[in-house]
Amino acid sequence: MTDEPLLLRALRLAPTPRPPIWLMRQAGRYMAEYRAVRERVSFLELCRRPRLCAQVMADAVGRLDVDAAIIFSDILPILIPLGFDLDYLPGDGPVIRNPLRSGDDPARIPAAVDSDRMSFVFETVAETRRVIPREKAVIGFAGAPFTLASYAVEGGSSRLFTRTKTLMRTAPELWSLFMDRLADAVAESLSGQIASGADAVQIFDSWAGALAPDEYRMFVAPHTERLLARLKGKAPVIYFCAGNPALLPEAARLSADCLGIDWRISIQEACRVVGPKFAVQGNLDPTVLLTDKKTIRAEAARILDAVGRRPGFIFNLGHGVLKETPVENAVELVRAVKEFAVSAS
Ligand code: 1CP
Repeated sequence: MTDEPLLLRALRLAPTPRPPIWLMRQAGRYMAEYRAVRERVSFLELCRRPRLCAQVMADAVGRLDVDAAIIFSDILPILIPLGFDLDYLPGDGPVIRNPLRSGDDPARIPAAVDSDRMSFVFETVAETRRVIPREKAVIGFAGAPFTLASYAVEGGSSRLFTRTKTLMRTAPELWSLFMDRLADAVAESLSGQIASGADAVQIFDSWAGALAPDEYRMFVAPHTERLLARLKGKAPVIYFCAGNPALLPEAARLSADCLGIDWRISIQEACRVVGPKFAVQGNLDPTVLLTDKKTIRAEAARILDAVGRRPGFIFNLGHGVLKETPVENAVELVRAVKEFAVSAS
C-alpha cells in the first residue's frame, strides 16, 4: 500500500523513504490562529466543539506540514465522567475541586464510564479525519493512568507529586482500584477514537518520571499493561513515558508498538535500551526551537545521523512545543528533517 501514511509504516517497522515527523502539542498557544479561537471560547468549550477542534488542528498541520494530526483535545476531561470537578483557570492551568484522598470511600469511583459522555472526542476524531489529507495520519490520544491519577489526587498540576506517592504507598488498595478504573476508562476512550477513524493512538505518561523504576514496576506498570492489553490488535499504540530514562527498560516490557523518548537520554542509547521490537519517537529538546535556524538544523541533523537507517523512527520533540516557540522555527524544523533525510538517501 503506497498511500499508507508514513507514520503508520514507521509504526509497523516498515522502511520509509524518510522518517515521519509531527510535534507533540503542535497546536496551541504558540500559534496566533489558536489564540484567536481562544479569545472567543473557553478551553473546555473548545474541546466540546468537534468542528472547531478539527479546524484548529488542520490549521496547525497546514502551517507546519507535518505528517500527522493529533486530535485537538486534552487528557483531563475524561476525569469528569469519573466524578471529578474539572476546570481550567486562566494562568493557573487545570484544577480539580474534589481530588481523591487516601481516606475516601472507593465507592466514589464509578465502576464504568458511560461512553456517551465521551462522544465529543469521538466526533473530533471523525471531523479531523474528514479535513486532514489521507496521506497524513490522525492520532487519537489519552493520558496514561498514572498521569491522570496524579492530577486527580493532587487537584491540579504538581512538581513533587507528594500526595500521589503518599496515597500510592499508604492506600495501595484504593490506588490499585483507581488505576484500574482509569485504565478501563482510557481503554474505552481510545477504542472509541479508533472506531471513529484514529489511525494510531498515543498515551501520554507525562509525569511518570517522578517515580523510581521499582515503584513504576510495582504501582504503575500492571495498570498501564491492562490498558495496552485492551487495545491490542485495534491500532498501533505509542506510549510516551517522560521524565526519567531509567524507566525505559520498564516501558520496554509493556506491549506498546512505539515508545516516546524525551531529551534526557541520547537517541542512540534509547534505541539500544528498547531494542529492535519497538518503533521509537523523539527526541529533540523543545528548547532548541527557541534558538535560531542554524542551530535547529544542526540539532535535527545530529538526531537523524544518530538514528541512521533504523526502521521505525518517528521524528518528534522530546516533549511538547513550548508556548514561547516562534512558529517559523517549528516550520524550519519540519523542513530541515524532510530535506536532510532526502539528501542523505
Ligand atoms: O488555551 C489554553 O490555555 C489551554 C492550553 C491547553 C491546550 C492547547 C491545554 C490545557 N490542553 C491543550 C491541548 C492539548 N493537551 C493537546 C492537543 C493538541 C496540541 O496541543 O497539539 C494535547 C495532546 C494535550 C495533552 C496534555 N494535556 C498533556 C500531555 C502532554 C504533555 O504536554 O505532557 C498534559 C499533561 C495535559 C494537561 C494540561 N492541559 C492543559 C494544560 C495547560 C495542561 C498541563 C498542565 C501541567 O503542566 O500540569
